Amino acid sequence: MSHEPWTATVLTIFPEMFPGPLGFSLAGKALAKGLWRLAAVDIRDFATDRHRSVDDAPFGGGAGMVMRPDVIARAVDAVKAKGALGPLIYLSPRGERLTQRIVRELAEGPGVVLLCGRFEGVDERVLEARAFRELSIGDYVLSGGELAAMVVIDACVRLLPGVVGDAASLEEESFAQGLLEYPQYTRPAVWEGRKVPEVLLSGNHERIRAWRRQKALEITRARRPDLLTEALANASSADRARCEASAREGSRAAAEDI
Ligand code: 9D3
Repeated sequence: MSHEPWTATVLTIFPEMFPGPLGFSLAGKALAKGLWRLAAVDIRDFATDRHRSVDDAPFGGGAGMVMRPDVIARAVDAVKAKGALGPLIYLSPRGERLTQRIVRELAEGPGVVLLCGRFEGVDERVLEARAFRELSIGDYVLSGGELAAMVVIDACVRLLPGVVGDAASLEEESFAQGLLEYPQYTRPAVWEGRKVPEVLLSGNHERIRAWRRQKALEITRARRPDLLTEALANASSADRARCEASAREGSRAAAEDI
């Protein structure tokens, strides 16, 4: 008896959007290998009227339409009854922000049931009654939850055992924890007159490691100082020294710019 693979069940009025981009590259290959499963379920199949309506006007007035709680509940209850695995998640711009910590938590479980909103959103009562967790993928406005669901699935799938072939990639990721990535270079060694940094051609792995760490710290300090505070709390004293050096360099460069 083989164990059930990690399964994403997506409730949507646009099931044809799936697998979409999830059918390509890393996630697509893993899907073909059976390392995870995808079920896109059409919410309209759970409507009961002649027009298969899933939405209605908001009580209290206002623009747009709201997804009906009865239709959503039937869809959720049906997939759960058929054995859909994992927590119920409603993708919504007012949700808790998705982080890599949440992604790890979801990837460690048996799967996810993702509800994609359209229109102005979903009737609040069904979110309460079925105890949905609400997740947002960031502070910008999408036209619906489907792309957000794909983001959640993609981020989870690459953490599943056997999906990323090279275990070193994931290891390096945890090594770099909390920092932005160092710059990468490949052939040609000179391109449009720009040379690859000398150290990367040196073959000195200790120097290369130190240089990459330095660059990761510099880039993080420049672009995401919010991340640096946290990263330095977990960093070695060598890292803290590298960072102080780049901070001095940064303020000197800034002063020269004036
Ligand atoms: C009028 C208020 N709008 C909220 C900003 C209504 C509204 C706009 C867009 C409600 C839903 C949507 C569609 N967005 C999503 O379904 C969505 C989303 C997003 O827009 N940004 C970040 N994460 C997500 S997860 C789902």
